[in-house]
Amino acid sequence: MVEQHPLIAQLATVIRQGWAAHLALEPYPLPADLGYVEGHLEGERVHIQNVCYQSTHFRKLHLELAQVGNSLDVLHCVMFPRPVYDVPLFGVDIVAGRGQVSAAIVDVSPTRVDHSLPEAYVQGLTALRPAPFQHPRPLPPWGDIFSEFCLFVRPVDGAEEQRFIDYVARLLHFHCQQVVTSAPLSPALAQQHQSQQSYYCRQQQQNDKTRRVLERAFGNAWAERYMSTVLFDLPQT
Ligand code: 18B
Repeated sequence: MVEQHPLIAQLATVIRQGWAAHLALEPYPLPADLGYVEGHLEGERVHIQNVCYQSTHFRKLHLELAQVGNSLDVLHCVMFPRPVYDVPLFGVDIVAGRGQVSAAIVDVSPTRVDHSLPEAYVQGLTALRPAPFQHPRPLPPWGDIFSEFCLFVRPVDGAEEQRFIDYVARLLHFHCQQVVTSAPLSPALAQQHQSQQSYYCRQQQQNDKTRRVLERAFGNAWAERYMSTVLFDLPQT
């Protein structure tokens, strides 16, 4: 395996350490053939490596590292809470092409039907909000799932890259602290949170940039199965 972009390797470590520090991790069963996969994209080897857990508060804690030869390096992470908790979906994606990070996005996305975040998050995120980045990027049309605090940038230099990682680390820490003190909702409310999580997954499945990379390496049917069973499977009723 070629070396990962250093920022991606660094963030993967931050996430794994954050999870281990805050949560009692249990294994999460992925479809047996999809934990580690290899394909080919225009003669370049594609590797995908998945790390997946669950815990008392999280249905699924997913960290994925994908590499397309020397040209594309991706970190993908989503923490899906069990719908019985009133907490948002933590998600982060870093895409690096030929050494340069083109997309760095992180959000805690609402799971409430009215698209609000719990008050503690509004306060916490306002306090944590990083200094502005020089090159913010516009959200795609399916990005209505993200919160007003969503950070989506192309970092312009090493200092901005580091600022992004530091922010994700602090956000992850804050999020884990919030979640573990959260009390279960009534079944009726849990049902609402579950349908919001399903909406999040259906919107993410519309990310054609992700889909195209997977389709070119593994074919259309495989990409569809992967996006709907590994990346963004819907929470079970
Ligand atoms: N994603 N991303 O996760 N995606 O999975 N990603 C891209 O510079 C992969 C998430 C998000 O502008 C790009 O434009 C692959 C999560 C957004 O239209 C590529 C995998 C979030 C965009 C990939 C993967 C998320 C985006 C184009 C599986 C947010 C911009 C890079 C490992 C929480 C979309 C570029 C747009 C872009 C690829 C967001 C190549 C293969 C969890 C908003």
